[in-house]
Amino acid sequence: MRAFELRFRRPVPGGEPSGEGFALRWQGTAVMGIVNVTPDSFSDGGHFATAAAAIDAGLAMAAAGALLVDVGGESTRPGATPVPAHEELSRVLPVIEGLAAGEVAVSIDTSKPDVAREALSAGACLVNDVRGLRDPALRAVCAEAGAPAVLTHMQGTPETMQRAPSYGDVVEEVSTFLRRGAERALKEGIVDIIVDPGIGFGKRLEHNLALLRALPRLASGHPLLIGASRKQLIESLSGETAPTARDPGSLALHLHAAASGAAMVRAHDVAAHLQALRVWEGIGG
Ligand code: HH2
Repeated sequence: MRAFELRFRRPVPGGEPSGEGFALRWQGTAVMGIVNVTPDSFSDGGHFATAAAAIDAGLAMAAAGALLVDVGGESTRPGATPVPAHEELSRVLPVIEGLAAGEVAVSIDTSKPDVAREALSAGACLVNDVRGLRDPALRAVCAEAGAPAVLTHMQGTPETMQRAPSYGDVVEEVSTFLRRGAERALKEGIVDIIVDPGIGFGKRLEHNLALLRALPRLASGHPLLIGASRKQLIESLSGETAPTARDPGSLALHLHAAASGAAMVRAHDVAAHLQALRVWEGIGG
């Protein structure tokens, strides 16, 4: 089983001192649990009536073995309308505070520098930006806070990304974007980077499949995260139209990611993922 490490310049729940900072270390593919505190996320929007319910769900994910719990306050589903920073903050801050108080390692799923800064002050330890750390102000927030970041590829914006995705060579374009973005982020002082090809973010089925087939190449540099949980490509491949009924397809895609060397998968059903991963690893995967 492959060993992975993610560095931080500040203490992180589950981490250990390492060099001048701290590190989370794990073997095999880890799971990042998803807690969306939004009214409109494509599979779990409006799922949590209160912050307390979202905190309980995140605590349960951590207890089940999630390495990180990803808290999001703005949907990035195709066609989603952006929400103002103050609204996003009012959704995520109580949940982050509650999870941090429970010693859970929290990532904040945002592209807004102000949201990232406040979330890191409230106890989040990692920034998950689906817009690829394109904003210099967001990179500066991560660097100043000593927090690592997930750098994800997206063509376009959530509002427009699925209208007409187009690539020459999708694998080449995405891997170049991730490599250059990671180099720039590290040069600007971000302590560590996870890369993510952004399944479903400005990609047709053929683009998602090409990227999934190329995961061993994408996993050969920085630690790789794959987020395919309940996404549209599962409907394209299986016919399942209800997002909440797509966990079996999510597991199939994420086991493929694990077999291809992914360091982490982002999942709604954490317990099912951990069981599947541990069983697959048990037979030598
Ligand atoms: N996908 C979503 C959100 N954040 N972050 C990373 N790094 N990779 C992903 O693939 C990814 C992500 C979209 O899924 P979800 O959070 O379930 O839905 P929504 O954006 O509608 O809240």
